[in-house]
Amino acid sequence: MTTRNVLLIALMAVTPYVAADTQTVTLNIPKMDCPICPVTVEAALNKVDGVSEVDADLDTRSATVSFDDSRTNVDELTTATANAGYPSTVIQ
Ligand SMILES: [Cu+2]
Repeated sequence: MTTRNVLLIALMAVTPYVAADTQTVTLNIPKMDCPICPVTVEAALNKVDGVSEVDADLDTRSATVSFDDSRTNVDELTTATANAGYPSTVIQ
């Protein structure tokens, strides 16, 4: 077996674990009350290292956040929204 093949096999073995590191949570953010609020919340969450995707919605007063759970966690996400003036709690 060549070194290249060993590397390829190692990469294939690791890839599923990398994919499994992405978690998605929905945060309840009751203080969002105008169209600017979701923009502010999204900016605050996007600044958190490890966050890959944020979708804040005024109608449901919630934000869906995808993040790498080896780089951040739900506590850091709720802290980030609270620091921006929008305390949040996890829906799921
Ligand atoms: Cu607002």
